[in-house]
Amino acid sequence: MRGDDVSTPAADCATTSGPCKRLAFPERFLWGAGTSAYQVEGAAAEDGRGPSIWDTFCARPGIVQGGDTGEIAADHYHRYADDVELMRRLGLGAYRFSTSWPRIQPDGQGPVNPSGLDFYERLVDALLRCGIAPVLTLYHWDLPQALQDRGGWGARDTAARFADYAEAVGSRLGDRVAAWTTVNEPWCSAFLGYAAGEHAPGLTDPALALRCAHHLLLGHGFAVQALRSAVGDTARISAVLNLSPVTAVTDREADHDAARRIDGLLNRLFVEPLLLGRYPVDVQIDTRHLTDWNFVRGEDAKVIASPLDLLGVNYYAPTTVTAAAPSSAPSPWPGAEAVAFRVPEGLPVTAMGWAVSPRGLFDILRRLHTDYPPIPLFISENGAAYDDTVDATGRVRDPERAFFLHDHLAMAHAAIAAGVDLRGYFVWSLLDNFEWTFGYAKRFGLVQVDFASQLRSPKDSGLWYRDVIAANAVPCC
Ligand code: IFM
Repeated sequence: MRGDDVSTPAADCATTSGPCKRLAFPERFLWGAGTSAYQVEGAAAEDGRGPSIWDTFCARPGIVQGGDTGEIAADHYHRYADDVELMRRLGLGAYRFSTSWPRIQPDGQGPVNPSGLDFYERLVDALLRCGIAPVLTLYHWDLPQALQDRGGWGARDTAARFADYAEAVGSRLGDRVAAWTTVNEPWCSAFLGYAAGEHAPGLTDPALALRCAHHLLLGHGFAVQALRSAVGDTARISAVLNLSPVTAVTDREADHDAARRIDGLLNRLFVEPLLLGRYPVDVQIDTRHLTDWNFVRGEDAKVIASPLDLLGVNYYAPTTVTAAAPSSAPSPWPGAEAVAFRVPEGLPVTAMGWAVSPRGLFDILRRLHTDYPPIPLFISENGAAYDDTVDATGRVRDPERAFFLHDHLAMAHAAIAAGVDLRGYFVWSLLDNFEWTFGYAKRFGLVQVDFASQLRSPKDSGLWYRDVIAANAVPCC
């Protein structure tokens, strides 16, 4: 079963009914795929890398499915050259990866570990030799444990340390990196990590999580400034947010209020300070029983709103909510604990249990375009986990993933036709990898990884994506 309606007013590719046309993308549209350091690199204790909060979290019994860890992961640290060759064969125009802060600064501050930067220099140079643009994310959740021991993102000082780290990476690689991302999905870092206890560092303090959200944004702003001074005017800088349209299950006022609260925490709490220079007032009111927000100081809003060149959107699924009695489990939604989440009826789900709704991608892109000051956008993550099957010849047949990508790309195309300034699309993920608390049980890759042998095999969806890139157009499927 395919996802929801893909024939929006502007979409000229009706995949569920009606005629099917080839969807051509603008010239110079950037086609990419992504990974992150902890999810693929492995080599956790090599060449001077310090421990990260994810190393510590994974070591807690019963936290990660199967007792998995990122210790070896997809061994990208040692196999990066082969992986770059794989990217070349897929025709990728760009590779989005993250640098590991504890590999570069094992203590999170002070001296830089030269071997850490050397690795990323080798990777960047290998990409450039293959004509693949390096898109570098500075923070994809692997905070140095040493900084967590000093308060983690709850400590204002962490934001300043993040700028030092950005400066170190910018100075070394600034002449070669095509685009920078400061923080990836700060909602997850703050609320899954510090309120729900589902991600590292595994804390369950909602007030602290709000403070962390602010310090992540402040760290972003300081890092933008540090990159601009280290790299100069050529730096193209973004933040990456996980955004999702939020709708109420019914027209009841209580459900609308639930939707407003979740939209506030998930979307507006991050988009508004970045693009409008202020926090949403309703979120501050919803959370005033937890905090007086005194962690926001003098010039912070200005720092956070430091001008950006791009904004990255990670989109996976829509969010559908209803008012409900609060559960006793720690909630990642401070001030919106009395809300339950629903999968919209009639929509298929991925192996993560997430509803497939390409239309949600169109909606979130259009909202950014219509409600906020103009900024070029890119889809920094989009993709799906499925329980892939490998046939007797070793071929990975994953038609659902190709359909998923097709239908979301059709919506990206529709968004461009509706005037959205969309510059690129990155599949999550290039490789099957460590899916956080799900360990290696959930596979998002365009390329299958056999974790026992570390053998890579492009899936059918990867080959389909290769053809999309080659044609700069989405075919009918
Ligand atoms: O694997 C993650 C990634 O690290 C961040 N965005 C969502 C992906 C799928 O859960």
